[in-house]
Amino acid sequence: MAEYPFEPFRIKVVEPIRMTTRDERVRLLTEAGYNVFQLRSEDVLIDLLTDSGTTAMSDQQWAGLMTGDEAYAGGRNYFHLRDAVHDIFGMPYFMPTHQGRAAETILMSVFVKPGDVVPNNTHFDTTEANVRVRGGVPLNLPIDEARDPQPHHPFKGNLDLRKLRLCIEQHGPANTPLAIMTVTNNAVAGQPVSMANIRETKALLSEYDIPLFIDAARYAENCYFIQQREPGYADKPIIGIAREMFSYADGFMMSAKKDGMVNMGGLLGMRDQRLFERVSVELIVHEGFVTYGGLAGRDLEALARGLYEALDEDYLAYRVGQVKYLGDRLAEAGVPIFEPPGGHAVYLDVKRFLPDIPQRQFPGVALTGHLYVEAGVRGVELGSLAFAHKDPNTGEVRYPELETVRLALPRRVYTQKHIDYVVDAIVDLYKKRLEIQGLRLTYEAPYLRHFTARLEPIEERVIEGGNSIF
Ligand code: P70
Repeated sequence: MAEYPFEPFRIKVVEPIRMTTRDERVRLLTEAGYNVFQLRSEDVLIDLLTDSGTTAMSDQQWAGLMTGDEAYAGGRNYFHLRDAVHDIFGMPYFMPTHQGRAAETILMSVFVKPGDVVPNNTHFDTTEANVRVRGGVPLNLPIDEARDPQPHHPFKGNLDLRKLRLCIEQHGPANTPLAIMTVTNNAVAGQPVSMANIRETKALLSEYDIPLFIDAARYAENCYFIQQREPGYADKPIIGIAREMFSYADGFMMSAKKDGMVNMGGLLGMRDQRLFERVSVELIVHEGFVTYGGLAGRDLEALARGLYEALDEDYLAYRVGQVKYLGDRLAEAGVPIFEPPGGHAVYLDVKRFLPDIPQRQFPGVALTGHLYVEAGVRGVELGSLAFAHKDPNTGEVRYPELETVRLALPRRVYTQKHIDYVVDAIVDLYKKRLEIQGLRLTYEAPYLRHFTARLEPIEERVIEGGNSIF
């Protein structure tokens, strides 16, 4: 195998990238309140904000759009999607939703009452918010190795079973309406979860009659890691691994904008018919009829096809290989990243990149801003802005263990040269890291504040001979 991931596709349609200058980017970031969510994508050269909804669809998916049946009820594409969901996930009941968080909202609305706890290997931002909005308490129970940025464990995304049992014993099974397993574990640097961990989690939950739901946004990438790393799976096809994984779950919710290979869409699947009836009511009130769930018929077709494309082993080798290539080049150059690289993104380890900036000064946001200014590359902070929380009792702010800047790779979008450009940009920025300084908030929303926050530099500091923007 070559040292670089082979791209198993040819490019049929291209989208121009608008070039910008550093001066222009300084102005644009300042206008954006130092928050890259507020930038226009046209002002970004390489957009690694997210791998969500940014996938390049295949010719087969585009062709599928033309077969869209836009009937209100019982459209043909729904049945294609249903067949794919049965085949891959083995869930008897499912519904489309317009994206992942809609599935979460619907699920939490029937499961969570105030004071309930919802354990997860690690909640991502919207699941966490959806539990909180219902008055519930989201609990993160990752294994201790999740905190270690060195590559010491093949499945750092795992859930800690000892912590799970303690949590259930402490809060009581009656106050634990469901548990969630997020594959891959996005808040823990996109690290995978092992099949053994999923199986054992299910066994433990069964003792207490607590259902297990899989947050399946990146399940195909997780299955690939299982095939590559877990004993006994090397010869198993990815779809077989996926079927086994979901056989341990009572249901799943999925942002199809990731491993569904589409630009918009979500899924909610389950085994229990009574639950299906209850969530159908919520779906019809909030999203749409059960055979379209907030999506057009053509979107359902693109998803039915995309689900299979994400399971293709040549695609997955390229996909995970591209992320590994980016991570390995950075690590070789001495840039502190979270190792090993995850399935969809490389996470810069901000505590080691900028050890002098405390979490209350949002070092990850500062780093993200500098990366944009210096190179036009847009990453995203997943650290103290995205995940810090005020303790409701003491008012004390709790900062997350991991402070990262995520560089998420859209699927089938960027070439080898683009990735090399990103490597060079970050290596250059690392050399200039002492010029970076902290920020303070000027606006924050009560939930999911990272999307809309505005910030400003703590003090204007002119570095001699340097060109700091903050
Ligand atoms: C991402 C996006 C979404 C997501 C997820 C998992 C494991 C559910 C959802 C919600 C969110 C994001 C973060 C930073 C910048 C842009 C976007 N993750 N579960 O990129 O799904 O978005 O479809 O409602 O990762 O990781 P949906």
